[in-house]
Amino acid sequence: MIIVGEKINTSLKGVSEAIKARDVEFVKGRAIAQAENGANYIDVNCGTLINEEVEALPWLVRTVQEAVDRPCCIDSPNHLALAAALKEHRGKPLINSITAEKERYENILPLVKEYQAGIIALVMDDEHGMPKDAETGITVGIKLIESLLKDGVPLDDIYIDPLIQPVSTSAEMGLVATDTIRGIRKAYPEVHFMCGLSNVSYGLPKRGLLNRTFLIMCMFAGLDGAILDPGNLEMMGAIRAAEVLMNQDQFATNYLDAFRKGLLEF
Ligand code: THG
Repeated sequence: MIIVGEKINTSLKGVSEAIKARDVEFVKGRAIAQAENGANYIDVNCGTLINEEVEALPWLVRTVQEAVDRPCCIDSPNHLALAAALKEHRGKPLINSITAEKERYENILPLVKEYQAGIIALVMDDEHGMPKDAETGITVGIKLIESLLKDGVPLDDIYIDPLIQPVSTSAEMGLVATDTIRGIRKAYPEVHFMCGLSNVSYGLPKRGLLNRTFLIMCMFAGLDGAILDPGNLEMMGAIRAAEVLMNQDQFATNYLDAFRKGLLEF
């Protein structure tokens, strides 16, 4: 599994204040903790600082990469903020995100090409918005993959996000996500998937239990990446266990390594 650490996000408590104050130690501390807990990418999102995003996002990238040798997942719908942040980035970045909406697609595609970045593609277009059923999600997802391929983005750089929606508002949303992943995976077995998880449990108690159970369902459907809190050891333990059980961890090397580091909780 490709783990993207979600803890540098101004929608989280205390983060907005720290970033406004350009608190280097706060940001570095979060980056280091997430890398130590197994993050492959560090997500950086300061979307709530609307007037400041174009300055704050590149500062975040620079500060994170001074602390850890991990690439960033640069999380913004704003192509100007993305462009400024990409200028600061070393290594191969992951851009979060593009959609099939005409304007967003046209604004963000040139950045993907210029930086040969990985790209998270949300299954959303001008006609459908957020898909209510798997058939729509699969159609929009395949349309996005075909556009990106035609525009010269390698399949291995594409990460489809099935857009997780709460099961509390619409009971079938868990299965819509897994069916969407399965359907797109069938057409493009080599494409990657990436999603956040916490939306699924919105409005219900013990959200961690729902998020973790849902992640394993999605992995069985073909999910190979997730945006989550790598400090959530129950979640990370479940992932390491599922990797063993799905033959994605030969000789349980990573499972045993996590065990030795005291990172396996349940
Ligand atoms: N898809 C894509 N990008 C995304 C999302 C997505 N970016 C933003 C968001 N969704 C993912 N990021 C977060 C960040 C923080 C939280 C949820 C999603 C959050 N964390 C809690 C905390 O840290 O307190 C709980 C974490 C836990 O204990 O597991 O609320 O869907 N492409």
